[in-house]
Amino acid sequence: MKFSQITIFGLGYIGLPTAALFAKSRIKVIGVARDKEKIGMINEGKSPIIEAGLNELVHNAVKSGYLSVTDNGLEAIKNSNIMIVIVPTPMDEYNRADLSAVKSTCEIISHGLKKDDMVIIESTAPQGTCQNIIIPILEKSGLKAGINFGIAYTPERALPNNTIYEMTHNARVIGGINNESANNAVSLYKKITYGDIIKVKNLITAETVKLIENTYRDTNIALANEIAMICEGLGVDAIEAINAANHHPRVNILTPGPGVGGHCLAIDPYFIVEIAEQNGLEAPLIKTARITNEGMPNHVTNLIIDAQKENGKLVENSEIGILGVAYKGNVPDARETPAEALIKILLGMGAKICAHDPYTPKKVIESFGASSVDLKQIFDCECVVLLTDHDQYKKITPEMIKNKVFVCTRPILDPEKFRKKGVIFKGVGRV
Ligand code: SAJ
Repeated sequence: MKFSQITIFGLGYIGLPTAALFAKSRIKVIGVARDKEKIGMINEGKSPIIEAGLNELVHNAVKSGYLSVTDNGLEAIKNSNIMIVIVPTPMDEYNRADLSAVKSTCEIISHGLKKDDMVIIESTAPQGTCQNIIIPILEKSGLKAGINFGIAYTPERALPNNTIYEMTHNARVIGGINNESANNAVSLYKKITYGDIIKVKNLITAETVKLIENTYRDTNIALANEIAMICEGLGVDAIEAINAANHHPRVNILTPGPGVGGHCLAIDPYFIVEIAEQNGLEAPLIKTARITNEGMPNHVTNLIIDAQKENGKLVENSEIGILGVAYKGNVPDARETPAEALIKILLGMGAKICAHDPYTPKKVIESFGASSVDLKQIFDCECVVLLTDHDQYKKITPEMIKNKVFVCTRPILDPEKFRKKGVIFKGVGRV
């Protein structure tokens, strides 16, 4: 198949770098987005997303003339024979996948779909979405999937903060409605990745791969968190124990912390639960892992209560300083962050919350109900709580903790160093 032009729907954390990489490989790309401000920025050669190397990549792609962006999807697909869908699939209030963006995008594509076009889906979605939801919408065009047009599913797997490297080096999984579709997608993605391409049997297998990767990680972290809480009760340092266990050649337990955030691990397991239950199947382990990880802000609250008690104080009316609201270190993203749940619990208990994050915008911090303050003000608070493992926080010293109460939920600082200087130090899994 000759790739004349690609239209990419969705220019977020994954869609934008994907678009810029295809443009770099000298295939003409039209990106489709809704936000006018974002469209304007990209067309000027600037990335609206903070990600290492992305600004330069977008700048070069736009200046070379191979990437441009519009809000008119139907117009964009006129001269394209490849349509890639990378729009968000968030979770609704009942923990079910909200596929509205995928559906409306496919409706647009169905109006302009031509014979021999290829549609590629990258958005994460419950198993069966391509077959049961996307194909029927695309077939409203009057064309038949697998006969008149091709369709493949290939999940993105890049890690935020290392997206461009991982997108071009990680192995990529591709499943198609038939061999021809899968092969066309393989040839296309070979243009942007040095990584292995793993062709799986069909669309649903490729959808499953994506979900089980993040579910594996979520379940592993839940195990680490449960071990941490048990160890705290037994007077065992869980971090020391996990690190030692991980020297076993077949053990790799992840790191306990304040909970699991981000738009992937905290959501994808629920997509498996949703489909399993719809099909009369059960997913007790996956559900329990979610409950454990979602419960971690409550556990951190108990650590704060204990630390304050040791200092002769209550959480009520106290000023608590939060270090980091981003869901993980060195990123600004605060989607599904455990910081939000913790801040809400503490506010409900009558505490006053100040928060600092070197990357997350002030308005996001304030939307959680905390006052956004500078680092110095955090250290003046009665109790300092570290939630995100930003590199900058690894330099915190006991002297900085003015009121000598510190709850450190990530294992990035040595408890003994703080205790020796009279700091009350509590941490997830620490004794
Ligand atoms: N976390 C822990 N302990 C750990 C590791 C992570 O508590 O040992 C927490 C983090 O602090 C964070 C959350 O888990 O709150 C998720 O962080 P992460 O680094 O595990 O993953 P994400 O969400 O940034 O990216 C994941 C990656 N998936 C896998 O590694 C299987 C990435 O490759 C995917 O592309 C991405 O999900 C996605 O888009 O699905």
